[in-house]
Amino acid sequence: MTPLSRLYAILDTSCFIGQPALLEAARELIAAGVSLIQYRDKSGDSQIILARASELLEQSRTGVSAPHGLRLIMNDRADLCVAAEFDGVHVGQDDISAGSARKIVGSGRWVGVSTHNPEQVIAADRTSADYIAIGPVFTTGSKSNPDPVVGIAGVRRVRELTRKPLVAIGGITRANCNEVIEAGADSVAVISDLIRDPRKSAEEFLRILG
Ligand code: TZP
Ligand code: MG
Repeated sequence: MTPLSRLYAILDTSCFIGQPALLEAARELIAAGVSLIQYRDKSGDSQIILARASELLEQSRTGVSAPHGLRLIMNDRADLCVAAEFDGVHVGQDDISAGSARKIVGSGRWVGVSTHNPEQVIAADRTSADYIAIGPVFTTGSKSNPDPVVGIAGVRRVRELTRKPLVAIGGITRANCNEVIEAGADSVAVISDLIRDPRKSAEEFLRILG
């Protein structure tokens, strides 16, 4: 796979009042230069997720500022990743396995897997996953029933357990992203610190992350 971009933006539908607001945030992120966006929709309604994801893809293809190389990742659902013609799927510990997701999306799309402790990282490392996410690094309000925080020390520890690209997630902000990268993460995944003024926030992240 091509190297992961340092900033991995996550658009969570629960953070926006309606699809137009989410699409506007996507436009701003793309205009800021974000090249990796995950669509996270926990509504559970497959038809709605697919319709909204398709709109997001359409906009990213037709938008004036759509850059080369934007990758759209579907959270949870490998089937909807393929149906929506996204570039990859991200599965958690309670979703289908990375291997099963791979069977659905094929070799040309990315598969990412969430982990929360060293044992899960070791297991994920043995799969065909393209990247491994570790978290929550810090306290997060964006996930229901989050696992215990792993902290900077947790990132440093699991960095030694895999050569796959490592995405840090959970409570990451413009103020703390650098220390997460210094601990060995290749990329930081962010929900809440991109919501208010997405363009300005993303530009600042990209500047800080270099
Ligand atoms: N998985 C671990 S923490 C988290 C997810 C989806 C939420 C990250 O959101 P935020 O707002 O950047 O802490
Ligand atoms: Mg999931």
